[in-house]
Amino acid sequence: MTKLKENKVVCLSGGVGGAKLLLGLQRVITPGALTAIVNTGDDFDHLGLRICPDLDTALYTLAGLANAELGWGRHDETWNFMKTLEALGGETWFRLGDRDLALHIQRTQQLHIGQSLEAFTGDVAEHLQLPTTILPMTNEAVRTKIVTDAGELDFQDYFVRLHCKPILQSCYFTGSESARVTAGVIAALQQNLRAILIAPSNPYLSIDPILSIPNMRELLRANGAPIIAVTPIIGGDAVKGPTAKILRELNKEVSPAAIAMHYSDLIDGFVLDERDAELADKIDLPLATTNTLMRTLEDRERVAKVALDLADRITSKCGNVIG
Ligand code: FO1
Repeated sequence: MTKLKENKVVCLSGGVGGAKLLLGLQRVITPGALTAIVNTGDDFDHLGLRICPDLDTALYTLAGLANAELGWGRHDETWNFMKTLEALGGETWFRLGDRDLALHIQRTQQLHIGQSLEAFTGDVAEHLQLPTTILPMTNEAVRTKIVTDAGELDFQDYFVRLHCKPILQSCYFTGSESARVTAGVIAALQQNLRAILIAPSNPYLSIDPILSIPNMRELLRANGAPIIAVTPIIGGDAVKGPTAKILRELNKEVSPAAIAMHYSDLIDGFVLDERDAELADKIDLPLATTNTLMRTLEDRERVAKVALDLADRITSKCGNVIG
């Protein structure tokens, strides 16, 4: 089938690593052509507030407001709320900056009066004048639970309060069986897309919750655009976060090949880090290889371009592309 080469891209993302690729994509494709489908399994109600870390990390990163060294929260931050809360004996293990706090309070209010998470997130993206559309994977409450040797934990308890120390035995996503993909996700995945990307987020903790929503996999496959995953593992270790530790605790090899295998029923191509080039023959997929470590803006743009180029090569092999 001859398809006009569209420039629209959808990227599945969670966490800090995913937001890096989103920023690279936002900078290299036509403004407005990028839609991010973001994990909400890390969301939780804390201090009476709805916290949506992966949505906020994507919003702040794409708005240029993110705290560069932490990757989450804002760079222009003060901590009077936390200091005062601590003096009052409140819970301060989850750090909420004064400006960040306003977003959590406004979201909690808007959800309380019935606005959907998708609509609220869209309002914030508009307020921040983002060219990119940021979509929660679902409006319903899907929550990542971590089964560990210390018992079952909510995600942020495991990830932040306990610093990922407990041994992970399995994880699951409450509410996913009855959750629905949002209308925005359906519309985004019914567009004529150049590529669908899976960001270098933790496959088990950040991408699997997105894929657990009924109909999500079907929508991704039905679109017809090449689905490309970017490796979160470089040289036998994770760039950041607990991915390598989790792979080991799940008795999986800490290698990009294990990640490609994990996504094997879904993806058409894989971006491998150049340090792992010798593993290419272990991955039975069209590959691109580059330095996938994203420290600078140029790094983010390079990885985005390499992933899109791989998608274009796959498209040109299996469909006539004009232009
Ligand atoms: N991560 C931490 O390690 N410590 C924190 O105190 C923390 C606070 C925080 C506040 C708002 C927010 O949007 C994210 C925050 N994160 C914090 C990061 C968050 O836990 C992770 O980015 C995701 O949940 C995992 O991808």
